[in-house]
Amino acid sequence: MKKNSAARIATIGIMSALATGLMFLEFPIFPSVNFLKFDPSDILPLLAGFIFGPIDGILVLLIKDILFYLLKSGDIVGIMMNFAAGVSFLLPVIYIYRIRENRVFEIIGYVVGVLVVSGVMTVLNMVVVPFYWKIPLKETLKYLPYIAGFNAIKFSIVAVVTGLIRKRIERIFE
Ligand code: RBF
Repeated sequence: MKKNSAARIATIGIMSALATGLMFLEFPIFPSVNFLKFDPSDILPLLAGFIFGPIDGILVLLIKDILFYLLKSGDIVGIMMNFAAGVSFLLPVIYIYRIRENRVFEIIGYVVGVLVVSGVMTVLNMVVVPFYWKIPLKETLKYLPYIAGFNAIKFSIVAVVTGLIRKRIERIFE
């Protein structure tokens, strides 16, 4: 599809709206860190990244997060953390896939993406959680395995679902 076609812009709009809707399905995975909520909305930015490129993927992520912030959450820290997680997963996946556009590099991308997002978000939470919950760093450290586990589970699910549907979705745009 052409880079600036009306169809591309319309698709980004539709994907952002769908992602916003999917984010409403959010629910916690671990009760001890119930501020971390799973939702499947990151599938859409990832699809946009595969089809149009990383900038468009990030655009879908950004629009989704702004809309969800305005429509439901109202929590700027939570939305920024959601965005940070989405970006640190999306970029490795798309750039690794672009080295060789085949199934093997797609899967390597997913694996690296899950590792990167789990590492980045664990470090970021170590900085943010003490301020957000007003707890000492020492107490925050207890939660780190759950935070790493949450991100690993969330983005593994996103990767598996995207891996299963990507080809079928991309065919629509050929
Ligand atoms: N979302 C993630 O996908 N990974 C995270 O590591 C993560 N850390 C968060 C830390 C804090 C303190 C908050 C408030 C939210 C965090 N979120 C994270 C976002 C959260 O799961 C949810 O998507 C948003 O709060 C919107 O409801």
